[in-house]
Amino acid sequence: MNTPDSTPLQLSYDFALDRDCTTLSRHVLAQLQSFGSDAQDLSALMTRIALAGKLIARRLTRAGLVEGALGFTGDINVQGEAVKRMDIYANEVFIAVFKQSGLVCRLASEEMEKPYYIPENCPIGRYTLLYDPIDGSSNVDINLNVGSIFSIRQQLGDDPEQTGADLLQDGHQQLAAGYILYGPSTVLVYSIGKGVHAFTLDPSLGEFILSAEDITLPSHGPVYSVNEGNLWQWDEALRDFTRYVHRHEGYTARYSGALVGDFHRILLQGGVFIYPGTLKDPKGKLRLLYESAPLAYLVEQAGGKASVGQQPLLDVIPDHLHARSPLIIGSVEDVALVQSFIEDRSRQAQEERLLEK
Ligand code: AHM
Ligand code: MG
Repeated sequence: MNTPDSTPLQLSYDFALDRDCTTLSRHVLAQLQSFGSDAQDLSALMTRIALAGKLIARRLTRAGLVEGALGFTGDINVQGEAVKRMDIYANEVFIAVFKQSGLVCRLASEEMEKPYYIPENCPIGRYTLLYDPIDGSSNVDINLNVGSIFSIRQQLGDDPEQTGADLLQDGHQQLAAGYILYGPSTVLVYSIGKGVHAFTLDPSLGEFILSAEDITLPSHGPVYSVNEGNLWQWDEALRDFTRYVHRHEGYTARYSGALVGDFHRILLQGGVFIYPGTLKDPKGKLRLLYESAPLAYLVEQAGGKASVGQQPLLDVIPDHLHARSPLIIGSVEDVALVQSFIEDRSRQAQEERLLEK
């Protein structure tokens, strides 16, 4: 068959797809080079997380048209923060999706004081999913980017009090971590300890398709991302850093109010994100187990660095499920620059203490 201009019509396979369509489940199995039960579990877990992401993305894209999707519920969560309707919806999406997984025995999230048990899964499913269902929820009502953050850990011990005491371990114990960014497109970024990979949701297929493999952070980037409105509440070291970037060429500030969005920019383009301790919250705002630690796991997999100041973030052991920690995360050189100001101030303070004696 010929087209009107007589060019033969090519109905070849090449025209059916823009790229080699690697789906998430196939990618997990390929990375583990195995069809063993652990690989099957991780693949099934990632597929379930992707399903939660699709459901949340679907509601977000129509939130302005749907009754009861936007605004606050009127409740205050365990963190003392006003709860948004989308926070509750997304929290319940993860529960519903994992109830049917057979794999996850327990879920712990920003929106629930205690871990949520799925007893019917516990005899077979020894995994715990930790998650922030909607990160950056102040952006929901104004149609800006938000995210979901997740981390998977093996359940250790029996947790008889059902408080999640066995979860109070460092971030190296994570088996997998990642996030879903709900922006102009929905992007899922994950790692199972074999590099960092991004998948973009093709809404017409309803599938996350591999869009970037083995993401590596530049060792330095121009962006510093921090809420400078809190400057008066910071330690002097962070103010030193801010003065430095104000006075040197080559730096630019970006801050969206959603950690996932700000982190995604830095993952792709380099730079540093900081949420330091403040006078009001000496450990900062971000929660270790389901916000900072999963991103720290990703950043290290991508060749970057995450710190709480003078200690690697992944070494920190939380003292309770909703523990917070300062976060300095991003390119190796930029995190080191922030740390150099912290170390200088700490040395000065030590010298002053010695002189006082
Ligand atoms: P949330 O999970 O309750 O939305 O809180 C976390 C968010 C982060 O996404 C963001 O980086 C930070 O809070 C913004 O806080 P602030 O408004 O204090 O700068
Ligand atoms: Mg959050």
